[in-house]
Amino acid sequence: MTSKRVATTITTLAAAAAAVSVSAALAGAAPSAKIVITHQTKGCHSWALNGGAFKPMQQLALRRGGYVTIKNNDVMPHTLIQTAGPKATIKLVNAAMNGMGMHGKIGPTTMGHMGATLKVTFSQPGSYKFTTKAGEDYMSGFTTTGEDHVLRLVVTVK
Ligand SMILES: [Cu+2]
Repeated sequence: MTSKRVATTITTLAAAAAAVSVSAALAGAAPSAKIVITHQTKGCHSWALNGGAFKPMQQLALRRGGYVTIKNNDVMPHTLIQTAGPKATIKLVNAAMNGMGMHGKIGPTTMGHMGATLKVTFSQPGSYKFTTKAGEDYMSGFTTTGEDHVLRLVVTVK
């Protein structure tokens, strides 16, 4: 191997190492995440992030341009409300008979049926905060214990 080829090989290895450290730095900020809202007897409802534990308060980091999908499997509608941060883009991506059996008004960010799914996209860096406003059950007969949980979500975008 000539010294020139050695130099080229070292440069290539350094570039590869730099690429690895960049992807390692981004590993903490995923491109997307998945949240599911479900019914619970205690606290009425909760939500889980990427198949993890159900808890009313969820936090995650996303890379810029990333998105989160929120699916409502609760027995009542949920309307997603942004309370802080740069304006996120919220779109209904699965209508799933949205509004059927629902009491009250359906808004553009209402998941008004089981299976209804929103996609929330984050185009700017910042700390985005959300909550949901729950509506009335689609059907009667579900009794719950304790105060209804207030669902909260914080998305940090770098
Ligand atoms: Cu509920």
